[in-house]
Amino acid sequence: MKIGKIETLLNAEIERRGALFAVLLDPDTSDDLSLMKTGVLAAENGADLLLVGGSFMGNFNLSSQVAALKKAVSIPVILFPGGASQVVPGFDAMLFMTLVSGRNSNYLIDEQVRGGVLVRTLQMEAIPTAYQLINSGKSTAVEYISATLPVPADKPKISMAHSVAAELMGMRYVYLEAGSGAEFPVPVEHIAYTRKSTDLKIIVGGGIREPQAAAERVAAGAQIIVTGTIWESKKDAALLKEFASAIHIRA
Ligand code: 1GP
Repeated sequence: MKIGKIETLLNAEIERRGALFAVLLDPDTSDDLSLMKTGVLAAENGADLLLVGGSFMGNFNLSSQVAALKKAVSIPVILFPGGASQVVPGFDAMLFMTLVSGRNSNYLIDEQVRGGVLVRTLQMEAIPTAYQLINSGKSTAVEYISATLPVPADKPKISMAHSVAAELMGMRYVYLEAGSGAEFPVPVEHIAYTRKSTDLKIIVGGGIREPQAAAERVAAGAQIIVTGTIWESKKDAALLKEFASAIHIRA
């Protein structure tokens, strides 16, 4: 599948800045106003892209939230879906994900079959992404909802093997996920092993609360750092800027 406009832009920006700063907006945990406020603040203070999505999303306002966000910010607004029912019009692109670390056929192929034709009909750009859940200390929403086992935190070769398989299957991005609000972020060894063994673009998220933790993951090879939960309680422009400068290794 041809690389689309947004993926081309992300790749060029990764090349230029070393790594990018993504802020995740979860419509399950934020009301319309808070979601918009966080999105605008993030875009004004160094975020390079916004991801929108959550594990279950009982929210039928999603389309209008995205339309409002798109009017308010000029950075890409990308769908990060928990399932096929979250495919709605208006996004710049989506992460078309497969939960490769799990063995639940629902998230390996069923949701993709349910959503794929709609993605094509909407002419939405899809970025083929391998999603891997890495153990982060305590059970997370994504682990519970997806009914899959995370990769053990001390077994980076297992996540590397999944990344290699995903690359051979034609995926271009990998998302190493500790889970929203994770106790510990993805260990750097997991990132370093995938970096050494593949050319996949590496997204890392879950439990990253300090700029230092973001910088360490960029040093290990992460190219997009995702933060979400902290911005639900902190509308903090200075902290956003600190994250951005920790992540952008080139000006
Ligand atoms: C969750 O990786 C994202 O899918 C972000 O995690 O909410 O813990 O920042 P946090």
